[in-house]
Order: sequence, then C-alpha cells, then structure tokens
Amino acid sequence: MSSESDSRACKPCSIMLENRRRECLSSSDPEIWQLTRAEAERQRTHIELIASENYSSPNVRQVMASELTDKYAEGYPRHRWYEGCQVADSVESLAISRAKKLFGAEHANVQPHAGSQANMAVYFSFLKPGDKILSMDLRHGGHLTHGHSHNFSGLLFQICHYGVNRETEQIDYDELRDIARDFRPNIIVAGASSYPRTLRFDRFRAIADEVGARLMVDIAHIAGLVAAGVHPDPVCVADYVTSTTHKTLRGPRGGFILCKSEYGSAIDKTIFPGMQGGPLMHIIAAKAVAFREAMEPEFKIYAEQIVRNAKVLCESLADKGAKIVSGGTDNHLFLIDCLPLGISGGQAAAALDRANITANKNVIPFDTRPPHDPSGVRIGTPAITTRGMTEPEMILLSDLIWEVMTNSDDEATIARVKSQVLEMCEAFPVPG
Ligand code: DSN
Repeated sequence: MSSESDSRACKPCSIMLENRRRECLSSSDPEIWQLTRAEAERQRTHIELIASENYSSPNVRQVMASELTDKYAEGYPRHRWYEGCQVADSVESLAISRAKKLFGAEHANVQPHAGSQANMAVYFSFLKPGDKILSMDLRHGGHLTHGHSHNFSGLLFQICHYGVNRETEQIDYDELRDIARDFRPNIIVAGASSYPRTLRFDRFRAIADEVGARLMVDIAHIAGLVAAGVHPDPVCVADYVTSTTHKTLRGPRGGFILCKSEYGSAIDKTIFPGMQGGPLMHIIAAKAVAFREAMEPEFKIYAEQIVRNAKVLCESLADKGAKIVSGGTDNHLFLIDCLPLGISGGQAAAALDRANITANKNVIPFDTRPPHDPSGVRIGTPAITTRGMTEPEMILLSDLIWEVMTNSDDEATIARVKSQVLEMCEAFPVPG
C-alpha cells in the first residue's frame, strides 16, 4: 500500500496495517519482537509508580514510528545543511510554535535529545569552565546535571548546593539567599527530580536578581503540571526553562528549552552546531503532538488528578504510619523513608516489584545510607492517573503498598497483593 493511502487509512485499515507491520517484525526479527511484546505485557500487568514515567498516547507513538526518522535536517527551519527538508521545516516550526503557545514562552528550541542536553546547552551557552552554578543537592532532590561530581556539570563548573531544612525537609529560601550571597553564582538552578513540594520561583528570581545571577528552572518532572496550570509557572520569571517531554507532559522521550528572546540565538547555536548533529525529526514531530495534546481541556483535568492522586495516596500511607519526607506532597510524587520499617529503600522497591508494583529506591535528605542502597522509595502518580485511576484506587493502592512494605520478606503476602494488583491492572488497562 502506498504511503498516500496509508495516510488516508480509516481506523480498521490502520489497525490492519499496524498488524501487518507487527507480523513482519515478528517473522524477520523474532527476538526483538518478543522483547517488545514482553515490555508491553510488563506494562499491562504492573502498576507503574516511577514518578518520571508515563504512557505516551497512540498518536505520539505513531509519529515516533513514522518516516520522519529517516530524515537528516541539521540546522533549523529554512536554514538547513541538507536538501529535502521542506517537511522537516514544517514539523519543527509547528513544534516550536506549539511549545511557545503552551508555555507562553518567547523562544523555544525543541531539538535537545534529552533533558541532560537541554541543561548542558543552557550552561554552555554562556558559562565558561570554572564559572559558578548554585543548584539543589542531588541528595536532597536535585539532578545529576545540576552539578554532581561525576557529571559533566560538576566536572566543568564550580558547584555549590543548597538543600532542604533538616526539620521541615523543604527548601529554606532564606538559607538559599545566604548561600547565594556568599557564593555569587553565575546561574542559579531551580528544579528537582525528587522534591515533593511547590517550588517558589518568585523567591528564586528575587535571589538571582540580588546576586546578579541568571535563573534556570528545570521543569522536567513538573512540565505537565506547569502546562496545565496546577504548579506555579516559571516561564514568566526564569531566563531559561529546560524540560523533558516524557514525564508528566506524557510525550515522547526528549528535551526542550524555553527562554527569553535575547538568549534564543545563543541557545540555538549551542544545541546545533555546538552539541548535537541531526535533530531527531520523528521525535520532534511527536513532541509537537504532545504539546497539542497538553493544550486540550482533558489534559488539565488529567494534571489535576495526578496531584489529587498523589495527595490521597500519600496521606493514606501516612495515616497507616508511613514516614513521608517533608510530611506530604504538593505535586506528582512523594518519598517514603523506609528505615522505620527496618528495611532499606532497595529492599522496599524489590519487594514491591515482586508484587508487580514498580517504584524506585531513592535517596532522602540527610540519608544515612549509601546512595546505591538509600533509605527511601519514590512514589509518583503520572502513569496510574493516565490509566484512569482516581481516589478510591489510591486508597486501595495504599493498602497494597503498606502490606508489602510491612511484610517485605513474606512471599505469601506478596503473592496475595500481586493478585490484587493484577485485578486492578485488568480494570484500568494501559490506554492505546
Ligand atoms: N531519571 C529521571 C528520574 O527518574 O527522575 C531523572 O532524569
């Protein structure tokens, strides 16, 4: 069938085409075919609580598997190094305009292959080796690219970290201000991978202004919440906003950068030719689809439900006796300190996994255990909310999580929980 008739295919025809492609892969490369089916089955039969994961929509996946993957388009729309980029230009222009509209940004670069490249591009666009970055400590919720000593960011730049207050386990903005006044950073980085509380971008901005630093906000985790207006908006106050597209935003794996117009040209040059070669046009098209999906009214309802689910799940676990870092959550995730239960975060996550509940071990603030086997588990609700689960399921899920965590070496309990998890998975199938 020609590509023209492909694009006109009605739903039953699309399904037939999809089945034909699958049949083809299953006979030509059965090993990879079976692995893709195994992953689909794992997703179908597990409750996904990894805070950074989600299920992309069928449209996002369709575009990722499209012919756009074959096209080299080094450069930017209308300024390419290859011929034949007319379609690529339209795709990227659409992705840029949708990103700007969704987030109210002056400039967008949709080419970063991942969040790490987005962060790297901001640093490289104006910092010199040895310049100063003030960012959140990874052990308190930050990210590797915010200056970890084994990451390029920590190797190339002088890093100073802020963290959370020992009592409240929340960012102490007065302390952050004192650190900034002493350290005099070139840039302050806000944003985190495991911080369950609302980020006060107004405070970050005021501190950055006071010490003459630029402000970058990494919204990789909360992008969907920001887009839906259920977390304060950093775009109006930050010099740069970086993000991934696949967490709460529910798009393809990838990154993007939003910034003020005055920084746009430096950011674009840093991404290409500074850091990357050909952009991944199929992924950029899928980002465009995700940006559009996030503009729909249903997405706001989805994002609100993510936050409600996290709150109910967290509070219900706390009521049973779980020690919650910072005492609660304002966003899509929370951390449980497992030490009071006499187990490490690794043991808790492994036991949950045996019950088909997927979460990750996570360092907690002032952790006394080593990073490879820390004290906490991180729980997130973006994926289960995509499956349609709401408050009643959060109550049930809290029972199941607590049963496993308090009986982590009792395989009969774990088996019983697993059968309830399978029932929940049947009742709330993965969409698509
Ligand atoms: N790996 C992501 C997370 O799980 O938060 C951060 O890059």
